[in-house]
Amino acid sequence: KLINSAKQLAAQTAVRDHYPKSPPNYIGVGSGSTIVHVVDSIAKLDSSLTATTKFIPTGFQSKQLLLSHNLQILDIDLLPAGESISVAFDGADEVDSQLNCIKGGGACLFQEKIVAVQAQKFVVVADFRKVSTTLCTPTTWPSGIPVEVVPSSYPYVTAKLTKLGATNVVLRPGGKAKAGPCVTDNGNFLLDAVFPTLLEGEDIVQDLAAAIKGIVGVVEHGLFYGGSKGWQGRPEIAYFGMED
Ligand code: DER
Repeated sequence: KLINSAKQLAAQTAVRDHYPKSPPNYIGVGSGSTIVHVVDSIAKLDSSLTATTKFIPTGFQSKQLLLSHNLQILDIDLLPAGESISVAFDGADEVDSQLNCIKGGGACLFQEKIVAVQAQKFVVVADFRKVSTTLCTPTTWPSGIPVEVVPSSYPYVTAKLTKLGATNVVLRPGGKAKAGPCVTDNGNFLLDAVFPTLLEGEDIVQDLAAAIKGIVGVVEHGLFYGGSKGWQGRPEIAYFGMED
């Protein structure tokens, strides 16, 4: 209950502070449970601010959420080339002191990142349980870094992630949803790669991200970061629902 109210307050504040005051816009909408509160807040805005806006989902859950509020949908592949998204809102699984994030707990990391990197402003909303000093803190997010891979490559990528220092790499199961592994909206598998807690430092996350992305078979990973070599989806700002 406490967590939920923390998420709701953080979501309301994020929308109040960053939803554009002049329409029309393209707005990115992420996945997970916290984003539900963001969309609830957006749906409560004056319709003059939302009626002409196109909302870009990051997966089926995100799309259903928007449709349930009668908000206009635009799939990311229909965003005119060269156009940008005014603001993208999303959740996160872990956020460090520089706002680098681990995302992908909801298995939509590719869609989330392809939207985030086309946004003029990326806003993360998360509850206080997601806050760490540095990423891969086991007490915050023990599941590791989600890595989306071409299915046929998962044994090879598993070995390479282990060589990179991963202490445990799991092919994400479908769980109750389906027999066999989780399959993303893009038809890929997910490896959850647990790494030791990262050290502090401007390029630590960037360097690990580049190493993971460089493995043949990796489509994308859940590190949303910035660094001296450029920006790859790190949010400009994050709203944390804090404990009362
Ligand atoms: O997969 C993701 O990155 C999502 O944003 C998600 O993990 C956030 O989850 P939550 O809002 O349900 O905590």
